[in-house]
Amino acid sequence: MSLEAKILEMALEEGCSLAGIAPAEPLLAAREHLLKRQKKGPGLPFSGKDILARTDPSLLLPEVKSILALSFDYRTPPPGNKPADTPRGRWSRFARVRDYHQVVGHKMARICARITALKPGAACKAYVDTGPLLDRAIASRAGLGFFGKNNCLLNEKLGSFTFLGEILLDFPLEPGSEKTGPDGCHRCRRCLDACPTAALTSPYCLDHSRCLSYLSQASEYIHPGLRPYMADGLYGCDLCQEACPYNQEKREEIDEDFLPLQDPYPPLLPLLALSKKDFAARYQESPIFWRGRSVLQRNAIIALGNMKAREAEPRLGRLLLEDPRPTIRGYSAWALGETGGSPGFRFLARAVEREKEPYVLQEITDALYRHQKANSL
Ligand code: B12
Ligand code: SF4
Repeated sequence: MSLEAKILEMALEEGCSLAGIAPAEPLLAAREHLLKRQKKGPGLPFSGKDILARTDPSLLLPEVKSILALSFDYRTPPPGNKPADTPRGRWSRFARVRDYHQVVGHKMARICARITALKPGAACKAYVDTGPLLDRAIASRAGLGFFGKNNCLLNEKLGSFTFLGEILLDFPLEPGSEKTGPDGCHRCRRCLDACPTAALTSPYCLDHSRCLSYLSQASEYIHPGLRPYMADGLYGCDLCQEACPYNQEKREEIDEDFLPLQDPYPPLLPLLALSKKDFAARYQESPIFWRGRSVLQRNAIIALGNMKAREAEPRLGRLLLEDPRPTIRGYSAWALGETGGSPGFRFLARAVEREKEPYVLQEITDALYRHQKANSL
């Protein structure tokens, strides 16, 4: 058995669904794509701004000769219908399972250990969204899939509900054949049509400032015009992937490390009462942990506003009057403007007298205006 075949077999034994070998040269097509995207749109979120570092593996490991690219399937059984007993939110698929940085990180550490047992002294550097490199571009180079118009790395058989990682190696291996370009999508544009905010502005281009996944993860201000599109979403968004014909097949084998940790539709009211300690205890293994309690609570408040959940008014009112975080007070005011009940109106009327923060005051005045408008109709 060749060294390549041995390493790929070991990777599959350690739990990845696909493994391939990419050459270590700079990712020139991806560099061009990033430059174009940077010129067109509002820049790139959550990632290094240094496009050279993002596309040159030798800046991470100067002696790199080849890259082992890995894909991990995290598709879970469908969550069933949402119960109507109490207002509930919704996790995206990746948010329901254990944080992929941890799970894939452990699997890759085992693969590295086996590679160094096979080739003593070899340098192995593993990344899963933990360095500047473009994980999707490396996976495509290794032949693990093609770029979908929704930006995701798609495999004809496995679809795109996959996490990607790569291991840089200091010895040469024969690379697989690259799958780039739009071939797999043909004339389909279901993902573009499925995005309610039209964040996929054109094929292969995403305006993150309108992407519901981005909005649910970022801590920055969310424009009131975008909040209704977040619906009941608590973290992440799968709309452009759920629409994709390559993601329709039901999978029999499920990686136990990616069995769902969370109730797919968690009740929202208890989330508003989570202390820092409760949050850490409950979510430290979830990918939402790194974004923190305030982001989760903000999303829960927006979801309650979108559901017009009047039973939430006492809790939202308390947050508006008592929470030390201006963002939480501001979104609570907005949500009380949406729920529209008279207890909510009374909380807003009390808050406008005592609030000092200009941003929160603005949210309160807007919410009171919406109440008055609704009552005058
Ligand atoms: C920043 C980031 C985000 C941002 C921006 C995403 C984006 N599309 O730009 C936000 C927060 C929105 C996000 C959302 C999600 N993310 Co994210 N994210 C990242 C991160 C950290 C960097 C991505 C980045 O730099 N994007 C900039 C664009 C230009 O590059 P790209 O996303 O890699 O993909 C493009 C290029 O590779 C390009 N390309 C390269 N060469 C060439 C050549 C040609 C000719 C063309 C046309 C294109 C092209 O094609 C792709 C599409 O344009 C990566 C991890 C990493 N270090 O790579 C994870 C990563 C991309 N995210 C991931 C996941 C799972 C998600 C979500 C599904 C989570 C969710 N359920 O909400 C969504 C999917 C949204 C979407 N449709 O992309 C996975 C993707 C797995 C996969 N199979 O594709 C990654 C790889 C993490 C991982 N290691 O598994 N993410
Ligand atoms: S929905 Fe259609 S256009 Fe979008 S990624 Fe899937 S196949 Fe490509």
